[in-house]
Amino acid sequence: MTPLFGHTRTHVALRHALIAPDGHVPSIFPGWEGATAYVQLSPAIGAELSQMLVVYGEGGGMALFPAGEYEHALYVEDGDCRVVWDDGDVTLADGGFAFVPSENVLALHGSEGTRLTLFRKIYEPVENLEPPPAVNGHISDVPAEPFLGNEKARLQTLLPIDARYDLAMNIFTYQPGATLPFVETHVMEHGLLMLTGQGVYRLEEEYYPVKAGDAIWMAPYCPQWFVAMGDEPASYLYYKDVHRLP
Ligand code: UGY
Ligand code: MN
Repeated sequence: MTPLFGHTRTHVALRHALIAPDGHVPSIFPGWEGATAYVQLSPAIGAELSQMLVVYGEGGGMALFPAGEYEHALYVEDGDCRVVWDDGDVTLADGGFAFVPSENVLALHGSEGTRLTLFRKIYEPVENLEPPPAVNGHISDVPAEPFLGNEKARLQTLLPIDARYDLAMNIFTYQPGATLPFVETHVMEHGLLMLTGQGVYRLEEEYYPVKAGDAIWMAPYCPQWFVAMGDEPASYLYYKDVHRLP
């Protein structure tokens, strides 16, 4: 639906942001062909992570990330993507996800119409701890565990719970009416993409109506809460920094 003339649901605050798709402006980066990025979050907004939607045009294309200190985690929303890095290669269908460690050239080959979300951050090494290996999978193989005993709010933890990984990528699915059980306030940062449904997100002291396609940034210590509303379950994909001492 066209937003009201001169209005948007997008709101950028100092320690949180809601980025609605109506404001998206494309970027194309060096070496990219037939793929467009919509960078929703980056250090320019105050975040430690970057989050981008990558969309593939007619005939498909390739998104390229040079080797360096950045690690990447991605989730394929629609279409398919062949993920190629220095010593690995995997093809993901929709619902597929992958983590590729830093120091790898990463090429994401998508067919026409593919949409994926990519999280990118600087890897934080720890003395005497091996860097995390690449991993991939499909959400249909990841159990959806009741969150703190609530069957109507289920959490899928996509990446291994292993201290070598300094990020988590999870999917939270709520039945209509289900909520985060309390207003969370924590040291970890989140980047988030609404995948399905709708609801209301509390970010600091504000309450925002949100729906599929919206991206959200929560800085560390941003008080946060969610209630799913409407006729269908609401789900979101989110990033969280984990396993490192403050
Ligand atoms: O993992 C989390 O911190 C999660 N419960 N946060 C959130 O959904 N906003
Ligand atoms: Mn949280």
